[in-house]
Amino acid sequence: MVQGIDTHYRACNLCEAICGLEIRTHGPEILSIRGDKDDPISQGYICPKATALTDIHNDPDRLRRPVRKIDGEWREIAWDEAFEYAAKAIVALQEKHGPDSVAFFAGNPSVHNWGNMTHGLLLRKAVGTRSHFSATSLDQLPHHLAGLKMYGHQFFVPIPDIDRTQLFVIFGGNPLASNGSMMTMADARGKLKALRTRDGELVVFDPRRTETAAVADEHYFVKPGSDAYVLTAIIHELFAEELVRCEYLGGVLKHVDAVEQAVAALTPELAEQKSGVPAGMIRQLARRLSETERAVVYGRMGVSVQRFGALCQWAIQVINILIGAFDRQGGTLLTTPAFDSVQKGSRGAGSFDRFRSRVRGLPEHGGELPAVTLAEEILTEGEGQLRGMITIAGNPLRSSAGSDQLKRAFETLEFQMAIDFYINETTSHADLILPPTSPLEHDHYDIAFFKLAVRNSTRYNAPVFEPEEGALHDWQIFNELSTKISALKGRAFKPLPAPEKLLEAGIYDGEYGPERNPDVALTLDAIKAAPHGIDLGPLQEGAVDRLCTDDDKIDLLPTLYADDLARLREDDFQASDLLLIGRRHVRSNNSWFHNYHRLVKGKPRWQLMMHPRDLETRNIQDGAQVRIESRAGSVTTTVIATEDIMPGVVSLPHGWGHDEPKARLSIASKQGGVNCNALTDDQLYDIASGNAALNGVPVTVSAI
Ligand SMILES: Nc1nc2c(c(=O)[nH]1)N[C@H]1C(S)=C(S)[C@@H](COP(=O)(O)OP(=O)(O)OC[C@H]3O[C@@H](n4cnc5c(=O)[nH]c(N)nc54)[C@H](O)[C@@H]3O)O[C@H]1N2
Ligand SMILES: Nc1nc2c(c(=O)[nH]1)N[C@H]1C(S)=C(S)[C@@H](COP(=O)(O)OP(=O)(O)OC[C@H]3O[C@@H](n4cnc5c(=O)[nH]c(N)nc54)[C@H](O)[C@@H]3O)O[C@H]1N2
Ligand code: SF4
Ligand SMILES: [Mo]
Repeated sequence: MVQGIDTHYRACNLCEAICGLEIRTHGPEILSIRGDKDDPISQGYICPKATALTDIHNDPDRLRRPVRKIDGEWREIAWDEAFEYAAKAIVALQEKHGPDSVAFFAGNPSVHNWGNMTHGLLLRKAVGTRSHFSATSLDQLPHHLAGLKMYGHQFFVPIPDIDRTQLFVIFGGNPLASNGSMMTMADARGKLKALRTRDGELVVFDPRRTETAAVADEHYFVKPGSDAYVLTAIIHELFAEELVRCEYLGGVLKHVDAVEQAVAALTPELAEQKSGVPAGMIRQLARRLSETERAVVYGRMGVSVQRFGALCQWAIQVINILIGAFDRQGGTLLTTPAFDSVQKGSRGAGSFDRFRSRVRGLPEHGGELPAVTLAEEILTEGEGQLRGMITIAGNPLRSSAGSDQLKRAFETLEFQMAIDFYINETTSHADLILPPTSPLEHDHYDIAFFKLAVRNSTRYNAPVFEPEEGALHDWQIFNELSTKISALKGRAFKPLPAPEKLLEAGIYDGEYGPERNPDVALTLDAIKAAPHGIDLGPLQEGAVDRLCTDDDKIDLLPTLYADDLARLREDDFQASDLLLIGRRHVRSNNSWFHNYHRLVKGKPRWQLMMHPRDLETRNIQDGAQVRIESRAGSVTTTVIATEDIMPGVVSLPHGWGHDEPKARLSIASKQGGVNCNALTDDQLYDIASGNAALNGVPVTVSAI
């Protein structure tokens, strides 16, 4: 043991894999970040992004004090002054234009920083607006909708039992780049390798031969946006060939026959015509899914964030039920987290379509409106027009559909503020930015991801460093700002205690707590005494007993989906030219990982991927500068030829284009990529759910 060197165990909170880290420090210095071999779920695995925690912590661009824009320049101000200014501006706006004129946008890291989850609602309540937006409607909304409509709770999300399955079918997910999503599993490569070592099979449907497709037994190109035909054709075939194996669910299922009728016209032949996947192959896959003892279908971004996102996630649930995978080992299982587990009566069950957006009439979900309506809600005059914006851990001007229009909208706002530690493409338009502590300065618990993990476990981490003097955590910012706003409104307000206190109570009352499980009698103290975390074992069967529907049944065909199947049958969407899809890379993370030298160095990873044949017909050279145009906007970038992409499809990653003059991202701003969401379109979305369709965007590409 070297004098003065401390070893900390701490989860990486940068992505859904939540790997355990061993961090060695000497005073304020980080000496090393390695995988924690004793972590129950990641067992030593980490990806290259983990070391970026050092870079985030040390980044001179990261804000440590509130900044206010005065005469167009950023000035540091004191916290008191910042809260006073923010509260006055918010309340004044609401007095002038009504309570809903101020909107929130909560971005992705909100779910990776637990103080945002425990205290976020507080600020929403203090502000008292109905205008909420988040990255959910650019992402996993269809998963929540299926959970709510079929099982009665938006977090009733059955997880693929990846460690025990023998046939794993992935639609539109690339865990080798993303490290898994809506399926917390560190070391995707290792897990998929283990599947194949035990003679299991991996089948991937993706318009690109991705890193994951490259290690699969079979990969099928599927035309972007057409998966719903393939998935419903599988359902069709399961009925037609009497491959349905859900007798074990007995009387729990409702509307099984209705599903059979609803997919009667959705044949494998139609699916082939729409998607390019051979009908014979769809038939054969349906049979294999039914006949393989442990088989499971999983779908992610590629099928959630497209024109039929809701229908795709519904169909995946239906297939898993019909083939006998639901609530079975090697199929899909519900997690039993130590904190906030889903069961009947548990909070946050969710809602859908209780009210609609003012301009386009899009449905609310869980109290939020779809992100694709944000720009028009700001730009369209009339009662209820949005005049103020509070963004929290998000960068919608890079992550939301049709971001050029959204930028024009943001420029008309009377007041904009952010809770964020970077001046990025969105926050650079703000009047005020309140920066929370760095990830290593706060304690950590994965409220969201233990719920989505492929194995049950629990782990609490103390902060690695004391916060810098005067620094506040996100939850403290929520408390302080809510206090100030409530005072101005003359309302009583009681700040919430630290997240740790809420966790302590939740663990005690939870699934493994002394009351409900005297054998385990888990407490927060016991969790704290196990710095690597505690393994709570493989996922268990029993989801059927935890259904949250009023009648304790599973509705196999809620009206929403029955109606949407009609839309699918009648759909005649034609791409005039090329279809744009996204892409992720293991060294990048949404829009905020391009300011760390060690992650962006090496060859560029942001080019437009295009098939050589598509280049040839347009007389474009590999490596040339091209102009990409869509209805919503255009960008200019470099093209790279690859046979790994389906002809007719082009791919561009999101989160790049760090070219806002008022932003402060010294390394990111020197990188070459462009903003792919200038091309995506707020008018292209999944009508059933309101979720964005960021994949399958019609574009043209030309040489310049
Ligand atoms: N075209 C296209 N667009 C996409 C996608 C796609 O696949 N294709 N993916 C979509 C998806 S799935 C998502 S989730 C979104 C992500 O997009 P957003 O939700 O906008 O999230 P990020 O781009 O990650 O921006 C994160 C911001 O949070 C800040 N931040 C980080 N940690 C903290 C913290 O602890 N507290 C606070 N207060 N701030 C913090 C960072 O500084 C950064 O400014 O993008 C969506 N956009
Ligand atoms: N390294 C890294 N990891 C991340 C992130 C990151 O930005 N970088 N972001 C995190 C976030 S916020 C999320 S939500 C997850 C996402 O996790 P994943 O969904 O696993 O990630 P993607 O790489 O977006 O995978 C989507 C795949 O769908 C394919 N696709 C596009 N359109 C279609 C289609 O119409 N049909 C089909 N079948 N496939 C299609 C794309 O080619 C792509 O391979 O990743 C998380 N992890
Ligand atoms: S996969 Fe990488 S970024 Fe994600 S949690 Fe693990 S180490 Fe962190
Ligand atoms: Mo996401």
